[in-house]
Amino acid sequence: MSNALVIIPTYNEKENIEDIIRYVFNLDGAFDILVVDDNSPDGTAEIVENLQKEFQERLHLLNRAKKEGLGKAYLAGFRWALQNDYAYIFEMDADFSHPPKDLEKMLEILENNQADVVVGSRYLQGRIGVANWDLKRILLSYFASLYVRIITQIPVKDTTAGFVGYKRKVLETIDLNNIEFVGYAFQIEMKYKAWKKGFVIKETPIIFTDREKGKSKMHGSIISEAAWGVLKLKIKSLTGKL
Ligand SMILES: Nc1nc2c(ncn2[C@@H]2O[C@H](COP(=O)(O)OP(=O)(O)OP(=O)(O)O)[C@@H](O)[C@H]2O)c(=O)[nH]1
Ligand SMILES: [Mg+2]
Repeated sequence: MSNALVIIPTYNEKENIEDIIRYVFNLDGAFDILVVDDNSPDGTAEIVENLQKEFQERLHLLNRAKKEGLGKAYLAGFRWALQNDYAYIFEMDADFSHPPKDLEKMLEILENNQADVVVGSRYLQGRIGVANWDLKRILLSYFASLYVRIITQIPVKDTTAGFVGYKRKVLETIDLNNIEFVGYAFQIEMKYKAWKKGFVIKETPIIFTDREKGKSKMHGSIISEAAWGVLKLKIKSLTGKL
């Protein structure tokens, strides 16, 4: 068993899941993996179960009964990681949008105590690290992150990033039962609460690539949750209810 865990939430990722698992296990960093599957109708969980025979002790699967969104899946994964004594806990998508190779440098940043939270960031040093995005998607994402920074004042450029590593004390300190959002807003809420608790957040540049296989689960309600959610977080913080 390693002391670093990569949590991969999945919903219908049969085209990606085996490749991403093999990629991570080929890294030198020796990461364990927890797949959190929301009962994917395409059989993603069965693929993982088969691979568990090959990667005993290192590949774990949390089967959840129904699709409840990324946030809920991650919270279940975080609780599992804490119960199983992992020191470093990562979030990563199944669709190769987050270059798994970068897990190594992110782990190093946590291990060297350069940060408590490390974010694989698309927006650093004035660049936009996205491959094959259309202009609409770039503008939406960029202005969303600008909006979050203006309202919350958080010193993080890529607040909606889903490629994140936490030291376990961060997840022990944030009240996981009190996380309210499920989509992009979940990512913002986690970073905001970590920052408010005084944890050090460091960004490291990554190149984000759009998925090539499988279907996106992005939709409008996730965007409006984030837009309103940021205001709500700020108001809660101002009134001492965070
Ligand atoms: N367990 C679980 N995983 C989910 C759920 N929704 C999305 N995921 C997973 O979360 C990750 C990110 O979802 P994506 O569909 O790639 O969303 P996205 O990255 O915003 O959209 P694209 O860039 O278009 O791919 C993927 O690994 C999905 O399989 C869910 O409700 N439950
Ligand atoms: Mg994706």
